[in-house]
Amino acid sequence: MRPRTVLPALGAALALLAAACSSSTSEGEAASATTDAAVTTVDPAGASTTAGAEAGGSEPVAFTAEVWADNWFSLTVNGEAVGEDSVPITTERSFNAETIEFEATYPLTVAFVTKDFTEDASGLEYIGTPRQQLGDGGFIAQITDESTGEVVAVTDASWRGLAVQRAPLNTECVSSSDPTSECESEDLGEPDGWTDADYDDGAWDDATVYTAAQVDPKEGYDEIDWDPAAELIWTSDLEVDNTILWRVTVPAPAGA
Ligand SMILES: [Ca+2]
Ligand SMILES: [Ca+2]
Repeated sequence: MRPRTVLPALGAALALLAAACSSSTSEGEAASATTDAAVTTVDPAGASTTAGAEAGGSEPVAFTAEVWADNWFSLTVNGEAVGEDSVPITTERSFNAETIEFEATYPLTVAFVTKDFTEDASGLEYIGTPRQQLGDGGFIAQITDESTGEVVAVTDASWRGLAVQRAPLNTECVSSSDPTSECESEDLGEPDGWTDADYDDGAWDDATVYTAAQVDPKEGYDEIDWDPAAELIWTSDLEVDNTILWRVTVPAPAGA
C-alpha cells in the first residue's frame, strides 16, 4: 500500500514541478529582460565613474589662475564661474594682474571672456578728445595645479577663440566727429552652452600669438612670474575684435 500512496504523491509532485518549470520559463525570460534593462541603466554610471578615476579626476584639486588682460576678463571652469577681473570694464584704463584661486576636477574645461575697453558700441575710446582712437586688446594667463606646483595651462596658439563683439566694422569712422552714430558694430552674444565640456568649438579660430611689443602690456604684467610658454594672445584683430570667448581643455597630468 505504501508505494501506491507514495507513487501518486510523487506523480503529483512531478506534475507540480512540471507546471512550475513551465510557468517559470516565461517568468524567467521576464526576469532576465528586467535584469538586462537594469544592467544597461547601471553601465553608463559605472563607466563614467571608472573614466573619472582613470583620469585621476575623481577628487577636486586646488588651482591658481594668474591673468593679465587688456582690459577685462572673467573665468569659468567646468561650467562654474570662478572669478573675474576686479576692475570693471567700464574703467577706461584698467591694467592689472589678477590671481584667482579655485578648486576643480580634471579634465578642466577652461572658458574665459576677455573684453577690450570701448566707450560705447562704436568700439572707440577717448571719444571727442584728441586721443579718440580704436583701443586694442591682449591677454595672457597661466593656471597652476597647487597639489604639484606645476603650471598645467598657459595661453598659446592652441586656445580657441570666438569674437562676439566687433567694432568699428568701418574703421574709417575713427576720425568721425560723431562716431557713436557713424561707427558700425556686430554683437553675436554668447552661444548657449559654450562653457560646457562637450561644446563644439570646431568653428572657432585658433588664437593669434602677439609679442609684448605688439600688445605693450602695462601695469600688473610684470608682477607675475610668467611660465616661458605663456604667450600674449587675442584673435587675429587686436583692435576691432573687442569681446572674445576663449576655450581650452586641460587633461589630467600624466601619471595622476
Ligand atoms: Ca584696450
Ligand atoms: Ca578695440
